[in-house]
Amino acid sequence: MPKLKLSYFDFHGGRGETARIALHIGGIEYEDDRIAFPDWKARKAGMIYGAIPQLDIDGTLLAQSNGINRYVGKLAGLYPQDALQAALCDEVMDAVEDVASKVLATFGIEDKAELEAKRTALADGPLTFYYKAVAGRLEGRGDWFADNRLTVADIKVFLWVRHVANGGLDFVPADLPKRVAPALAEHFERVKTHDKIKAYYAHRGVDA
Ligand SMILES: N[C@@H](CCC(=O)N[C@@H](CS)C(=O)NCC(=O)O)C(=O)O
Repeated sequence: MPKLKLSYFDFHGGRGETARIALHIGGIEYEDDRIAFPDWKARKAGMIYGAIPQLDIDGTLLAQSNGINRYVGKLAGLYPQDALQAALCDEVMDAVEDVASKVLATFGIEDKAELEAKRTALADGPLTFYYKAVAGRLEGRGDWFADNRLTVADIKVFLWVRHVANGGLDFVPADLPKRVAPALAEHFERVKTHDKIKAYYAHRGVDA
């Protein structure tokens, strides 16, 4: 197994968290390089695209969260081998990236009224749209997005829903996923109560 170092912000979510969970589930040792927000300015220049997550694999650097998810998913047995199932897994992860970038565009808005207006528009527009669209991809597939089993796509979607369901996005109601996409809320509970996911959060000492 290569020597791995995963650099990402020091919180239980975001673009680096899928890889952390996958590595833990796979029992793969890695250096968990958690960057505190105040230290980011000094670390940014060391990142290929000035952004994280970034994975160091025996000295070879890999950026872009979904590429990292695919790579660690392969190491951890959480990525389909079948070409079509792999593509279905990728599609869902890329859809989450599309909507995540719209959400991230509202970070850093300091004016409360402006933030409320932008977040309300997000909730009613892109978030509702993507919750429904992603939930639709479960139709006919059963419990999981690809390969009839837990993959990195399920983990990424779980974290995306978790952010709102745990009340993490101001002015976006925590019950929004449940209200607009019940199948996605069920999927969220399914992942949250999966033995390996429960074990990850128990290991971290935080609630899922
Ligand atoms: N397309 C990239 C985006 C990476 C990205 O923008 N990461 C954010 C954190 S989630 C970041 O590094 N923000 C700090 C900055 O851009 O200075 C990916 O999927 O990894």
